[in-house]
Amino acid sequence: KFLKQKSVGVVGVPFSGGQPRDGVDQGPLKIIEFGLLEQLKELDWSVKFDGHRDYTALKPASDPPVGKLLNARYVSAVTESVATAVAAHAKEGSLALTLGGDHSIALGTVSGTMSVHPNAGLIWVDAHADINTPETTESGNIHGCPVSFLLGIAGQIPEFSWVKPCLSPDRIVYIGLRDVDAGEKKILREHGIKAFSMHEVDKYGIAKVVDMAIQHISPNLSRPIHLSFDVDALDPTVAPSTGTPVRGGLTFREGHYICEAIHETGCLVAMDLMEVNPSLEDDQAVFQTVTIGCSLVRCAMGETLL
Ligand code: 5AB
Ligand code: MN
Ligand code: MN
Ligand code: MN
Repeated sequence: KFLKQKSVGVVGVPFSGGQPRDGVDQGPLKIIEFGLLEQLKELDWSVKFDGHRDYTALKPASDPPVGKLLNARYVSAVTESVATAVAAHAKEGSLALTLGGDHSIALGTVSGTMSVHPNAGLIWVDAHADINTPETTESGNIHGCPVSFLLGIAGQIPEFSWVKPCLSPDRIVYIGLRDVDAGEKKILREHGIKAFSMHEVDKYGIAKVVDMAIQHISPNLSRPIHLSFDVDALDPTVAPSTGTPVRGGLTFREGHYICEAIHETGCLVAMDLMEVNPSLEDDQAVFQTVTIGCSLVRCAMGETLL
């Protein structure tokens, strides 16, 4: 409906600067190695992938903290480049699929999507709200902050001058939250942001939750949808290899159901798969996490059980 052709532009972002743990930059390589591109071709998508990006040249020689924010210059340069890549795919009328990497990258992906589809709705599937501001963040890790930048509530940070507020509080919805900082809870409340935590998933069931979430950000399927999926939304028993696991998460089926239902809307224009870290836990755990990452993407792009 909002795409011109059944074509997907894949952006591989081997970047970990939004958080302190090494290895998450290897996520996209593992996912591609596992065969995701072939799997998407099997689903009749025409696949464009111009190779994994190399961001080493963007790394500043010196990147001292900006207030509490860590690696601010590096994160800013990489996410700006990601925004350009995502926007280019979107402009051609393709679905933009971004493989991370840590979730600070979504600052770029969502900016890229919104530059072409300015009224798109954002579904953020995560254990965390990632809405800390440079003021409220305790860790200084920017993967916990992208949403505040997108909403324009992060204040003026000269290092991020390229970022244009492109999201309104009524065009984002969360699913899967269970580890939200006190400062973040306040922001969610003050801006009236719709969020379905694991409590609501338990209460209503995943089908009802996804239905309400979609209706909120794309009433009667009137708006394009950007799905930003952090694998730590899933329970750590299902997706163990990720940097900030939190127990009590989505089951294997709940995660897939979200993707299947979003596919059924016909409104999906962009998807992020973030925070797969193949250097955490054992080989079996990595295999499990990469496998589920690929199958989530396939479900969002039309794979069905029957
Ligand atoms: B993720 C925390 N809220 O700000 C912070 O994995 C965690 O992209 C952020 O969702 C987790 O550091 C970021 C404590
Ligand atoms: Mn996240
Ligand atoms: Mn998370
Ligand atoms: Mn995480």
